[in-house]
Amino acid sequence: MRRAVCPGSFDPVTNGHVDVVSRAAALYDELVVAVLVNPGKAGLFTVDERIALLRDALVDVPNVVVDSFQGLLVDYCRSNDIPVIVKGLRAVSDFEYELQMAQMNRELAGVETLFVPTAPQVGHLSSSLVKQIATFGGDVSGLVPKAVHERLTAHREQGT
Ligand code: COD
Repeated sequence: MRRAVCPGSFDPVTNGHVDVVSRAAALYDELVVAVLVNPGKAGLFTVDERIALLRDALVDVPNVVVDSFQGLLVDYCRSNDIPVIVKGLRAVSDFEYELQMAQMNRELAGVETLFVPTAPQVGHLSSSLVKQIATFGGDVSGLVPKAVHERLTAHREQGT
């Protein structure tokens, strides 16, 4: 079975993530979307919320499994027998950072990285920009899945 992992913070999932995951899922028998937990960085959403929002956003992609992990990505790949990491690329700045990680992950564990170029309609999206816009009451309804929009609105109304 051909498997790959698409890792990220997903705090929260955006339409850009959904695009990359859906396109990558078409290339593999199973695509694991892994929420990587950074213990030193509190996100807006808990890991459980991020997982629930991802599952909701990707409900129509049948061969996607959502999971979470704390530690090195290559250790997750090794223990789950996953030989390929999938990353989305938006700009040259993404490429410089991602190239370094791809080379390091290959050196550490022989895991290859596949880059999926962003679709032009979502190339400007990032979770951090979406959160910033939503915090100040901007309209992000066209940038994120419906459930994420609802949760961002709830956060703003609660002042969190
Ligand atoms: N269009 C296309 N792709 C997109 C878009 C978009 N609009 N938005 C995001 N993406 C891509 C990103 O480029 C990335 O590939 C993926 O979607 C997830 O994005 P984020 O922002 O949710 O997640 P990141 O970039 O913060 O995730 C970084 C990791 C958690 C994957 C990384 O830090 C990691 O591997 N950490 C584990 C520890 C580790 O192994 N460290 C050593 C690395 S060598």
